[in-house]
Amino acid sequence: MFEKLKEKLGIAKKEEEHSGNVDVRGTSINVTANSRDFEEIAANLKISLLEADIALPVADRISNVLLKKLDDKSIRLKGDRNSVFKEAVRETIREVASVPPLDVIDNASKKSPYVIMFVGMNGTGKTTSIAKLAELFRSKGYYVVIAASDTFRAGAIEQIALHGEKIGVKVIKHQAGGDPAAVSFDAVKHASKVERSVVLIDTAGRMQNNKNLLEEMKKIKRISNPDLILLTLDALSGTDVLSQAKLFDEAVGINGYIVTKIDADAKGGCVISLLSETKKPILYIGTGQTYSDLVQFSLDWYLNRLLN
Ligand SMILES: Nc1nc2c(ncn2[C@@H]2O[C@H](COP(=O)(O)OP(=O)(O)O)[C@@H](O)[C@H]2O)c(=O)[nH]1
Ligand SMILES: [Mg+2]
Repeated sequence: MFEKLKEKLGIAKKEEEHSGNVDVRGTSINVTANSRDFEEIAANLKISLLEADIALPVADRISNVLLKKLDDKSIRLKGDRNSVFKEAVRETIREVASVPPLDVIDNASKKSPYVIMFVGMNGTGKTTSIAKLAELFRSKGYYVVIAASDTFRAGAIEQIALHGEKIGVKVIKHQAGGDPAAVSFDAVKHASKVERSVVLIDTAGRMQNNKNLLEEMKKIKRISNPDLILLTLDALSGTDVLSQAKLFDEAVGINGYIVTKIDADAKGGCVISLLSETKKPILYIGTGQTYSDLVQFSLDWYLNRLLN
């Protein structure tokens, strides 16, 4: 994971490359000469970021912040170029991509039923992520109810019902073609009878330009009154995640994201773009197709993957 981005950032290089002309120790260094070097580093970084699927304004922001940081740092450069650069990149990304975290497990312990609605384009991993979270909540002692509100395809109802059986959680379903909002209503009603319960609402994949389907999603929201609306985004869609985030946020209001398929050769850059551009939290990262392939997101986790 992230090997491509690492490689692009030039931080996976061999030791001997670290002692180039920026290998300055102590305080007596030529700042001007280094500044030029830093400009080149920042420009290369920007290209690398773009190649790693980071959106242009974000790549600009990062390379500018990095350049300033390297300049500020130039008088106290110690050690090898690689670690100074790595630390500067780490600080830069922290500055540009920090968003207050949202702990869904903790939030769910404060309200019952705790209702989470999942939205996202077809194939981005809504149903799979719901199954993973259902397993996580179940393992923490919650009573989990899944609403099979993707009634658009019969296969979708079967898919989620099968997950429910495997995990051992309740799935509320109606017939294919039924009213998705009614399914969510029934699920919330069912969960209301049980203490410490969580409702996970699956929805149909929305075509970006399909107004009716967006209206339907608004209706599910109105009827089920979710505590949280999460958007699943496929890391493989690169910078397109930003337009998806915008579309869904305008339609129903998004509280945070689950970024899936980071394992599937994704470049990982969309994570930084999302955080930096939307300032909404990423709650989880999907790292595979089994129930345990879900990592609670933190910027430190990401940076460790990226820079170590
Ligand atoms: N490799 C990988 N595949 C995933 C991940 N999340 C979902 N998938 C796969 O992506 C495909 C679409 O997922 P699905 O949950 O049905 O998407 P939905 O249409 O949004 O409900 C399925 O084949 C999943 O197994 C992930 O984190 N990693
Ligand atoms: Mg689905």
